[in-house]
Amino acid sequence: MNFNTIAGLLLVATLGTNLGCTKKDSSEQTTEQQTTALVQAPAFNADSAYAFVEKQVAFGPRVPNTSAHKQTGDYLVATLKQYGWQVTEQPFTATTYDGKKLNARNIIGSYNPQAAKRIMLASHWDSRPFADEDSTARTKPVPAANDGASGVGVLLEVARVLSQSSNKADVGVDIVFFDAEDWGNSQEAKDKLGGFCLGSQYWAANRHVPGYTAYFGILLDMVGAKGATFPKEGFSMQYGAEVVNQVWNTASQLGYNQYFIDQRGPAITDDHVPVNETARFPMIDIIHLRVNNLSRTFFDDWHTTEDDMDNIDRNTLKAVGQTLVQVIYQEAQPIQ
Ligand code: AHN
Ligand code: ZN
Repeated sequence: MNFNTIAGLLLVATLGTNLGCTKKDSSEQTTEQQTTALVQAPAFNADSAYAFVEKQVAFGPRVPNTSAHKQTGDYLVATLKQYGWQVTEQPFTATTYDGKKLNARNIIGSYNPQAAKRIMLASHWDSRPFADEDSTARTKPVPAANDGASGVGVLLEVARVLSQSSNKADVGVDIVFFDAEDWGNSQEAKDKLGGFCLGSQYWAANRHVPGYTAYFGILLDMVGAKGATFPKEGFSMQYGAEVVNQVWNTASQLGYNQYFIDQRGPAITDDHVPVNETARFPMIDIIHLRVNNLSRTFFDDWHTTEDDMDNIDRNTLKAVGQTLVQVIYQEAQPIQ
């Protein structure tokens, strides 16, 4: 269903609730499910997002301390700059649970850097160094098409759309690509986050702009698989239930409620946890979790060598990306 169809249906629904009411003025709220009128927002191009995912995967696994990792980081910086975003690179040394030192880098792109009202979007860009869920290749790295590249691909396309659309969003947006998310081991690591989320922990304690805060944040994790389901993740509901409901309602209005499931999911240790707990502004996680067959939490090929381009479906990228673009434009102040 396209935007005009939805806007038309909403208008009809709104008028419908007011027919036969003698004293109601049209701006009065009803007790029915609240739907905010959708503002005009540009189209998110799923083919372009797919190409951004493909490009990252073609570099090889983006494991810290490898040349594929370095080359991909440089590509992300160059692509954000190409679209006119202000880029800050945040290099740091991460120490893994097993004592390795990683040359890591968070990459931050800013749109409308002077705007006071800001929305932060994030995804991790590193690949897991070991496919430990793979019965036959437990020490090989993960191609990380879905678990890594999908979220980054969606955000690069958001960056392109915001800069190239003639309809400008008057709001600040920061895209943060966190490094060193996926070197964890929940069994062996002793720390609270199981050795995961090293880049987001570093960023939350050392923000790229001192005292940086956002109106809210949205993290993407595993947002590219066919038939993905995004229930309302536990920490997102704990710290940002209003943001979750706003995003899920927007997705539903756009016709994406097979993806954005109106159901609570488990709490997942992910990059939004340090943001909520250390940087202390609400950040939610759009993450593919199973809603039936709960013997496994994540998608079939999670942390295996099969997490490759065969997993990536343009329709899922579109549902997530178009929802983000709409949420951003809903927050923008109209330009006179
Ligand atoms: C845990 O498995 C505890 N968290 C998963 C975080 C993650 C790994 N996201 C992507 N890869
Ligand atoms: Zn992972």
